[in-house]
Amino acid sequence: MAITLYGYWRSSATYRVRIALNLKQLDYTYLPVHLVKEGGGQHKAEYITLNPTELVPTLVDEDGIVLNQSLAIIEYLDDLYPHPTLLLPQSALHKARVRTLALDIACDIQPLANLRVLQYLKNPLPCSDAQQKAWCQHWIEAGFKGIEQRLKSCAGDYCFGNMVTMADVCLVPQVYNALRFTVAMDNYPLIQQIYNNCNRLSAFVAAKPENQPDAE
Ligand SMILES: N[C@@H](CCC(=O)N[C@@H](CS)C(=O)NCC(=O)O)C(=O)O
Repeated sequence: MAITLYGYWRSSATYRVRIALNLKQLDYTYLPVHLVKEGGGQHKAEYITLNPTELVPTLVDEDGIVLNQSLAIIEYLDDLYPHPTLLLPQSALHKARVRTLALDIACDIQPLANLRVLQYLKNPLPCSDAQQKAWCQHWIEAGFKGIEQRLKSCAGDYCFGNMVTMADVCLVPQVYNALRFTVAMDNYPLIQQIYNNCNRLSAFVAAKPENQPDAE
């Protein structure tokens, strides 16, 4: 049985898992779940059996084990497939440093601009398109300000020295999302440099939203 990834081309959490699978050089079958069409495939009964929180991604591994939450999936893959590259360093301290950056993004930025949050801002709340966009920009910028500062003490070519880690796997999709909301990236030169460096690696290029079969 092959690994299966349920996701959506523009979902940043799915994008993280695609990058991780590519870095691990693992083959997988990609099954798109359209988040908007027909009320959203994530809310359909057959998908809820895979993920009761009605979010993508879901990964089904070679043994049929179903996993949710992108960071849990990535750490599971890292434990199971340590070669050709580890996405978390081995020392407890370094691991904590990488997780800190990953969680800065996955807990404190991305959820605030998730589709269901943006939908709620407009209905039942009465936000306009402009207010919704300002909301996204505000929280992305607040998060990037702190991350830019953090990176000064740990970045090399990538977030954690010259090792590609789970922090980069989270950063690149978040920058992609920031660009969608026209965040001025010039204010974050380290983040921008790391984004460019990562996007020179084939694993990151293949994982880009525009390179997915369900890209619109
Ligand atoms: N913490 C979750 C976040 C998952 C998540 O927010 N998924 C988004 C796409 S990036 C989603 O499915 N949104 C659908 C919705 O909001 O209805 C993870 O890392 O897997």
